[in-house]
Amino acid sequence: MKSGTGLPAARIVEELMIPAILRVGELYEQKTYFLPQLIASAEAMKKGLDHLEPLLGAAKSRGTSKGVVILATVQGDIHDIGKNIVALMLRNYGYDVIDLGKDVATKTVIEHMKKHKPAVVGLSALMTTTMTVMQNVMMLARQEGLTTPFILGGAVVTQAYAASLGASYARDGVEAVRVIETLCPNKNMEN
Ligand code: B12
Repeated sequence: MKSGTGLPAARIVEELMIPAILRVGELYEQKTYFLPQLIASAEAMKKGLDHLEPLLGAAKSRGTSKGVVILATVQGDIHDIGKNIVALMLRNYGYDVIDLGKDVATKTVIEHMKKHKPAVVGLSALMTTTMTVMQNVMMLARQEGLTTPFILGGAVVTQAYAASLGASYARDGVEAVRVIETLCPNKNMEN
């Protein structure tokens, strides 16, 4: 759906907003930007995404759910811009997303898995220090007898890392939709 600027909302996110926040990250690494600029940029991203959400989420109201997906940024990690984009994309493609938010305690993820019985659980981590928490979540889920497939993502996560834990991986929201489609074989994509 168009945003009123002439560009479809999804293109504004993919082609303008994501490159902009990644550029902020580069400037932060180069010590040209500091934490206040990082925070201001993140707030601008949030406002922009909130504004575009009704346009990106248009498909949700059209049909029935293709399956429940739980999303969470792992414990100790407050980065949620990327995870929120993945949630928007999945909703846009008709999935029922339960977004547990950021810095989510491992046991909270497990509790929600038991309660909602999702088709897939997606975990996000943006830091090398929090990436390992993904393994804790998966181990606890398996100990509790939960066989739900996991999909992992976030800038530090790689296909190889996800595979080493027995999880799927997607590098962005578009790929997440494609991979989750294969993890929910009984649900047909309509878009
Ligand atoms: C914005 C930002 C912040 C914001 C976050 C605001 C928010 N609400 O998210 C603020 C200012 C709060 C912040 C704080 C910090 N940050 Co910061 N931050 C960034 C920055 C610049 C951009 C991240 C981002 O939003 N990228 C854009 C999104 C769209 O990309 P993405 O998250 O990768 O998501 C995409 C994919 O990865 C994928 N994806 C993401 N999640 C998922 C989940 C699933 C299931 C799937 C399938 C796919 C998927 O799809 C997304 C869409 O395309 C990065 C730099 C960078 N290059 O990443 C640093 C960065 C991640 N931060 C960093 C650090 C160190 C911190 C702080 C510790 C700084 C500090 N000294 O306090 C704190 C962290 C505190 C904490 N406990 O978490 C480091 C991490 C270093 C590392 N390798 O461990 C980075 C890399 C910057 C740097 N070079 O030093 N940060």
